[in-house]
Amino acid sequence: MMRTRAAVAVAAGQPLEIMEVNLEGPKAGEVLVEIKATGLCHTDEFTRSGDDPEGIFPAILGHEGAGVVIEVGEGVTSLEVGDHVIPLYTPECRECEYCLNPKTNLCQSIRSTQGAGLLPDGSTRFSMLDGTPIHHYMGCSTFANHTVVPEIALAKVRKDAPFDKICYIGCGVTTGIGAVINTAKVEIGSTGIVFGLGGIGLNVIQGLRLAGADQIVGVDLNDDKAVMAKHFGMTDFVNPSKIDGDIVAHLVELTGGGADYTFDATGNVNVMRQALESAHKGWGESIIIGVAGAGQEISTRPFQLVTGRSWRGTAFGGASGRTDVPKIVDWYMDGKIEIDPMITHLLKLEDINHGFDLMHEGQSIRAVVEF
Ligand code: NAD
Ligand code: AHE
Ligand code: ZN
Repeated sequence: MMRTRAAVAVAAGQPLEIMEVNLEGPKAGEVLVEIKATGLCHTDEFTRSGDDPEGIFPAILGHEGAGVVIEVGEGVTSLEVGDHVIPLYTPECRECEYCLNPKTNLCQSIRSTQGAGLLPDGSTRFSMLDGTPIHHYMGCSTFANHTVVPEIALAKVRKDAPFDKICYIGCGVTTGIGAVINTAKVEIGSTGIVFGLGGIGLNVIQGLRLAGADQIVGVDLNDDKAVMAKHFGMTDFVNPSKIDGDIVAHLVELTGGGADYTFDATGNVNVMRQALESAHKGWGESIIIGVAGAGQEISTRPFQLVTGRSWRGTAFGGASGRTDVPKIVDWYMDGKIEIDPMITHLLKLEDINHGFDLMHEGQSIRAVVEF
């Protein structure tokens, strides 16, 4: 048993509390990781706020981290002390029915315990100093200086990559770029519309440029987001609050009949409908990335699908993390993709709640906590 420092979500809707917590060492198949940096994704805020139907408290949130292996549990063979790793909320066991099916990245081998805030043996390694158990989150709990993660949920990455940048590959970068490359499989010359130009949407934009899209339309209520989006490849910006009339009609006209591919990166179910309906008749595909709160549902006229649009979704950009994440780290180190400008704020753990304020105010793309 050791002690570490963590930001604990004590109850839904409350600010995170910084405290010392107990952490038990890794059991069989588990790994103790010293987290060096972690990004703040909107999904962490979604769970902190109480909107997540799977939210459990108290818990240590955070799922966009990078760090170093400190200790390995019994039977761990693919990692050793000193390895640099990125925790994976979508693990890759390479054995389950899902891992063996190339149509999905959704490894299900530990999904039920992960969703219950526990490690695969059904217990938690974290507790408060008075012994109260603290739940894990998405199998990662990166808002702690040390965490215990199953071996199958760690991608081993090269040692020369900077933690404060590659932590973002643990969610936002991979999700956005992967939605384009793995899920939509966008072809050269395509048109795309991206709704929401935050930490995920900007990476969809970057992915569309990488895939060779000709027209890349960005949609956001915040004009300030357009500057960064242009840098990453956006060709046209639309602020729906400044459009006279129907946003869908406007986008359909702008893209010459609708886009080949549209992406929701807002989590707003009304926007998801706009995204579907601005996809091209006959062949347009709309990909839901955003995560919507408990009780929220999507709707459209079935005619939208009858007339050839497809409505799909993606988790972690369709990436199989142990295989794909090290490659994406290489892409970053080789200059094939860019991350640095999107890390707009570096914070200390003590200031993590300020990071969520910046997110709400639309001032940050990614705030990263460095330990
Ligand atoms: P963010 O807060 O950085 O960005 C959201 C953006 O959407 C902001 O720029 C905001 O101005 C814009 N926006 C909000 N409402 C809008 C509206 N009605 N119309 C147009 N733009 C609007 O959040 P993020 O970290 O980029 O996450 C985006 C969404 O993706 C969240 O719902 C998050 O939970 C989800 N997410 C899903 C996955 C996945 O694997 N499917 C992975 C990561 C994040
Ligand atoms: N707990 C939520 C679902 C949240 C969700 O869809 N999470 C995405 C990753 S978001 C990362 O920022 C995901 O991986 N989904 C697949 C899965 O198995 O959770 C709810 O609505 O219950
Ligand atoms: Zn995320």
